[in-house]
Amino acid sequence: MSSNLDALSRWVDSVASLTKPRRIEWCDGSDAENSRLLELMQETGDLISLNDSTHPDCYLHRSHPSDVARVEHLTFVCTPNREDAGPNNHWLSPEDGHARMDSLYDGCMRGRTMYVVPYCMGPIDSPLARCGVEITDSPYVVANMRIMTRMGAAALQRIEREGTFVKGLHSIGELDPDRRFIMHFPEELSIKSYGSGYGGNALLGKKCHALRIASWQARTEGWLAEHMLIVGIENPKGETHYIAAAFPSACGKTNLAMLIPPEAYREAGWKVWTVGDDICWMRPGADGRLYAINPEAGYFGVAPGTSSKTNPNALAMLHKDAIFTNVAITDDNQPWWEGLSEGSPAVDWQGRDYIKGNGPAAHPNSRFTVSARHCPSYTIRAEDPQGVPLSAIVFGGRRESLVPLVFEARDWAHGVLVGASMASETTAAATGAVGVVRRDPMAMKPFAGYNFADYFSHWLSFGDYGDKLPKVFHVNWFRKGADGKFMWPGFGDNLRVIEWMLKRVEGSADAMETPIGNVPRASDLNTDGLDIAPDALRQLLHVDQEGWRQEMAAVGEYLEGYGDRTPSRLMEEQRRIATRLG
Ligand code: GTP
Ligand code: SPV
Ligand code: MN
Repeated sequence: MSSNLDALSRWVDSVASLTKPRRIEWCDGSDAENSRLLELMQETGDLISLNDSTHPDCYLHRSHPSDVARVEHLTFVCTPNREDAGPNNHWLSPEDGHARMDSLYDGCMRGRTMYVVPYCMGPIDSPLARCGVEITDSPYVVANMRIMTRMGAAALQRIEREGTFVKGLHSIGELDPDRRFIMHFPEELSIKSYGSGYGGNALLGKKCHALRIASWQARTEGWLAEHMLIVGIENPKGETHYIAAAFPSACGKTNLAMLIPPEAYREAGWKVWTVGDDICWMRPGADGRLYAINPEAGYFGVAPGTSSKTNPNALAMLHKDAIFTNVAITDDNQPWWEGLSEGSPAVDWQGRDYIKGNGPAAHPNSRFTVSARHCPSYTIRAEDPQGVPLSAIVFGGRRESLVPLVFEARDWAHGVLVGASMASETTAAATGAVGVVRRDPMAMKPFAGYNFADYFSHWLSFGDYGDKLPKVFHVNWFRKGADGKFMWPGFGDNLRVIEWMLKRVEGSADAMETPIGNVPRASDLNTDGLDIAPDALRQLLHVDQEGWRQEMAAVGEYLEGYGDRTPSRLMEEQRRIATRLG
């Protein structure tokens, strides 16, 4: 091996002597390797083959019932100085973090195969891309990493060339919730995860590397690693604007990323191009604009609610080469989940005969893993090594009251405050209570690898790029009426809101100035063919002065909670708006 791979092989040796696997397998990402692993997992029961005529090469994986979501209370950022991790993270010193993890790893892979998985986050030839190596004892993780990242020989070659990579060590351990931790050592560019085989806990390229570790690196190197989708919107003139949008987990990123325009828009020539659905790395280009890449190569999407009405593009890509996790199955072995219009469940996500009253058939956080290239709206710009230039950044949350359908920030600093003030109802994507409103700045509460106060300062520092920066907006697709139903039809109709945003970018749409930002009047939105009562639309665009006075006071208290590190520029912005609200 070349000297650049020495560090890698020394690390692999040291992990093997700690975890004591039966064998070590270096993964090259080849079809043959993948077929062998799929075969193996069918023998062990890790994967169940689905209906071969309706869903060729599709598999179901059932997690341990206690291991079905991210575990924020067991996720730590380990920095020498506690303040660097910030009050937004659970913290341990690196010494204590390593000691706790290494005692769990001691002999944990006895009798198992240890897989060494080199991967690249981002197009393999992109200067914005970064490599990592995940060591894992889970073949399910290997199969998912192969879909979600550029995994295998090409990534190893890049590591050999560059010499640097993020080290991720993962073992499913005993899948015991009392022996489960996900720890990050940003200064060492390393991750240690134990006791979970699920999603963001185990596929270390995703939230652990591409957000927690990358956000730390991004801060020191002058870029941003964000929990955002990236989508291209092509107007009838053939011009494409790219938008990045940060919504918390299970709040609509995948759906917006592959939106299908309403019929009249389609006929007029609008098109939507999917670049990414969960993570966005962006940096200023030579022209001062922000350029974004999707570090991922696949989607790990929420199944429930995905239907031919809500997200036909997603449904279309789930009929071959997909892995389903914790969905139900029909009596003819097709995957099924709540909200899917066709079929009915025979066996639930835990493998039990489906009985009404036994809870949902599919787990609310059940997911699909599929290659991005399978999406009908996939664009080759997702492979552009330079990334796509952003015209707008959108923040949004799940708020049943108060927050209007859309508003525009006045400038970058105000936009940073809008992102920092985000709040959203919690979802099944993390263990814990669902439906509780919590602050989730930039949708990064579970994912910022350092102190939020420093993160806000880092965001503000981009303000120097001035009018080249994307315009910043906030949306809320989730307002509910007195009947408890969503007031806005959402999904494809969200393009109506995006059209207004892009006209604001081009300077061709009107808005009403309010203390919280610029809000469209009903007449500023294209409502042709939209099924909504005029009064509902008025309510969706209304700014409730008294409600916002309270909200802004709460935002002020929240930001002050970060103490001296909170940037004064952000507090000035908060006071300016609070004053205007009276
Ligand atoms: P993560 O993968 O967890 O980061 O989630 P995400 O942000 O990609 O969320 P996703 O698009 O998968 O949507 C989550 C849930 O919200 C699904 O059940 C969707 O059907 C639902 N949803 C998405 N967009 C809308 C919308 O515009 N309106 C309504 N009412 N529901 C939506
Ligand atoms: C999220 O929870 O935001 C996800 C799923 O995208 S996971 O990969 O589990 O983090
Ligand atoms: Mn996510």
